[in-house]
Amino acid sequence: MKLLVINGPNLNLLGIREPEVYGREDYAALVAYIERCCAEVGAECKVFQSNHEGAIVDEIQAAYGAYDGIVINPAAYTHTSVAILDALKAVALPAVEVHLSDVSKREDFRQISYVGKACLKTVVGKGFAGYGEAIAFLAAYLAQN
Ligand code: CA2
Repeated sequence: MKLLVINGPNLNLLGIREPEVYGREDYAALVAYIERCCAEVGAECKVFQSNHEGAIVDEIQAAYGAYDGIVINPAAYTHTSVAILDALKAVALPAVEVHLSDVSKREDFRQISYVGKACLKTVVGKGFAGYGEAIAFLAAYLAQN
């Protein structure tokens, strides 16, 4: 089983500001956590981060035929990107959306998720553990489908 984990803009800066929203740990710690979670379910994984919408679209397209599932935290593109939504729909891989913070309790502009419309499940407000939940969900889903 091969999983692609995608992180969107500014997540590479984790740990430097807004620890009350995003936690104190940095991006390297998040990548290490994701790799541990994938190893626990016997999955190979690639963790990809980009600040560029088109690069994320390219990575999703390249996943077609190469990965079994996608975990995605599109960050700010969650709330704006029809292009990422369309890419996920085009490749039709099982996908789970993750947010570190509980976006449902934040600003109005964070209440819409375009990307979530192409995802089987959305996990919010659980910090790093949300990625673990998404990876475990996809592993169980892929074992049955
Ligand atoms: O809660 C999440 O995981 C978000 O996807 C994080 C995004 C935000 O735009 C989404 O609405 C919710 C922001 C990611 C990066 O934010 C940083 C802000 C300050 C310092 C470091 C990272």
